[in-house]
Amino acid sequence: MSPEDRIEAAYRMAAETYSRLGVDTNRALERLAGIAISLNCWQGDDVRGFEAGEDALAGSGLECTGDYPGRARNAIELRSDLRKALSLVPGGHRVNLHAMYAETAGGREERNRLRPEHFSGWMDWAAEHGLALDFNPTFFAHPMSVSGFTLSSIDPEIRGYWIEHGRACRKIAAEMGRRQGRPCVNNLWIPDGFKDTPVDRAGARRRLRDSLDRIYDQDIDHSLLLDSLESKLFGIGSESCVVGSHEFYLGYAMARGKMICLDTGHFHPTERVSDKISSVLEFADGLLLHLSRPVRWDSDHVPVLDDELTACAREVVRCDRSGDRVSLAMDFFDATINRVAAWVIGSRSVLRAFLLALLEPTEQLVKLEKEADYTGRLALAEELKNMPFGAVWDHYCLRSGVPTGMGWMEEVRRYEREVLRNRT
Ligand code: RNT
Ligand code: ZN
Repeated sequence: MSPEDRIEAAYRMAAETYSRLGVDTNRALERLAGIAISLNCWQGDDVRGFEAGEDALAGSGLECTGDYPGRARNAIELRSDLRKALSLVPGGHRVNLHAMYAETAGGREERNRLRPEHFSGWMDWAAEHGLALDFNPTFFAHPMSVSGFTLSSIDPEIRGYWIEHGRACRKIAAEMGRRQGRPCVNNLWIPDGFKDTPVDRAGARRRLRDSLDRIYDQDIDHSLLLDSLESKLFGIGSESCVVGSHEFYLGYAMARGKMICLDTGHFHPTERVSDKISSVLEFADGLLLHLSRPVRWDSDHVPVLDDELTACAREVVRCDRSGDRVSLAMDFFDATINRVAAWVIGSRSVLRAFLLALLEPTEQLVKLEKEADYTGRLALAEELKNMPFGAVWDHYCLRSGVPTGMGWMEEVRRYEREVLRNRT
């Protein structure tokens, strides 16, 4: 039997096993094919961007450790690496850019003066490959953010500069949305916060609110642009108080009709983002997830198929029946492993989590729950862990024209030998 025949034979048996539970594997795969993940471009170059300056993350509270060879040093290399990763992941996906990845033809453009043309190289590339782009203003790694404060700064000049940056980025994101014919998600995260206990928390939050109102004062159609705001619990240098906290942005988003971004690393380690999805969707039109793996803290490791990732995927599938209210992005930066492999492992893990979710006999589980048969619910949930989902995944990869099993890793190793190792 050829490897392909073996995969197809295993799939037929798996489909039969699932159908006995009332689950249609073909239908699950059709829905899986509609799930797009936005690949974090910043994994490809350790969050450095193209503005030059070795100390890229200074003052951001973000840490990228490791010195694996082959970091992308410019847009051509970064796009080539992204293409390689995308070719090893089944389905059609997106690319998530930060403003610091502007192409300014060797010169430096101030961030408050960035325009859509600084991203035309990215937009042309995306159009050529049928990809959609998402965007993020960059409020860190800049002389105007070294104080650790941007939109909530006491200094009106600093605040003004970053307000202009926020406004400029909305225009860029809207142009991306126009060109790609589907909305660009523009996510705002700022590093602002206090190392030690502040007194005037309210003042900082009032300034942030006013700055945001100025950034968003122009209505832009939702078919072009979706604005989201990302909170966090603490950062390096903002241990005592983060101005843009979860409550702050949830309140702001509800009051102003914006989306929030839930980053799976941005909450207390015992808190679960999977539990928040149904609450937020009860009131918000949309939600952005930053899928990350927080190892003991906000460590930004590559997502793997663990319980929380699976729980997030299940909640999205259960709560977002139309499949268009939750946007998915990944957020990690790990320079100790091959950066292309990091994207592939992260994306394939997220997709496998969604496949597990789509193969769930949800109606049966809900019925047991409604009947208060918690014993039956627990028993079935455990039994599901024995189902042959790997056979369905292999079939999906085969049918999508991407390598099955560890086959993708051979491709990455070849790319490393032929391309990445030459970047010295
Ligand atoms: C930082 C946030 C933010 C960044 C990226 C680079 O804590 O998670 O999303 O990681 O924008
Ligand atoms: Zn994030």
